[in-house]
Amino acid sequence: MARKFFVGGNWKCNGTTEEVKKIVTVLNEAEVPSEDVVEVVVSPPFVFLPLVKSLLRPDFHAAAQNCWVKKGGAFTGEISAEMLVNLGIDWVILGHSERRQLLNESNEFVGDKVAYALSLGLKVVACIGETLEQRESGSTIEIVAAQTKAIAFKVSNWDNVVLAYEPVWAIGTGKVATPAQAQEVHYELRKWLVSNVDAEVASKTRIIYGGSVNGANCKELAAQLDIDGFLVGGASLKPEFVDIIKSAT
Ligand code: G2H
Repeated sequence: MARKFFVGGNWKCNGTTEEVKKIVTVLNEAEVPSEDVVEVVVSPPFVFLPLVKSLLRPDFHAAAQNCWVKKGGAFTGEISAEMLVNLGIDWVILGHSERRQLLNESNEFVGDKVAYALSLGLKVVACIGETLEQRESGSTIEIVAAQTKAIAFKVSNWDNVVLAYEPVWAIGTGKVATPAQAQEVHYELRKWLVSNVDAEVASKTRIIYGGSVNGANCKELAAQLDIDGFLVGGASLKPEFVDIIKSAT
């Protein structure tokens, strides 16, 4: 079953109004494969979401980088899924390792967030990945399976879920996973979905790779059988993001 290539740009905590406008201009002027071939979703910081949504070409979409775990209310500093829906934002990134590590988001908390966002009709990029220590101790698959299980436990419909495998040791380090390393984990994740969810979900769900993806390494990664796209951080702030989008073909 053909899975549409997905390229996400995670701008993280970067940018000024002027810089954001410049990035959007580059994207709007880019000649890239059609929406039928590649789904492009960019994720600016919350404060720039309305601006980006208003300026961005209609075939690209905007995502939030996080949202609160349940209905909004007295949660100072949080942004609710309801607010994203109200703004017309389609996508949200959840469980990014920077939040898991720096803000202690547990597997269960991420699972709850994914379920709540989906229940409001948002589409979710759910992030998983092992640390260097976990990889070196040989527990990569066990770790990513546990992270996926916490999501699978709460989610019954996977149509609006993209799973992003992002090895923590490759994030923002310039140390990208080799195509073989990434493919191995993606293959095991798909196998896990076959055994623990079902074969249809496993064949339809996009599993994308993140961690130091750039214009130079994207082609070889994209050629791997189980890599269905990318979540790009640093390079999504630069014109080379367009080359990464083009790696869909
Ligand atoms: C991983 C990735 C984007 P970078 O966090 O989610 O960032 O491409 O900078 O490693």
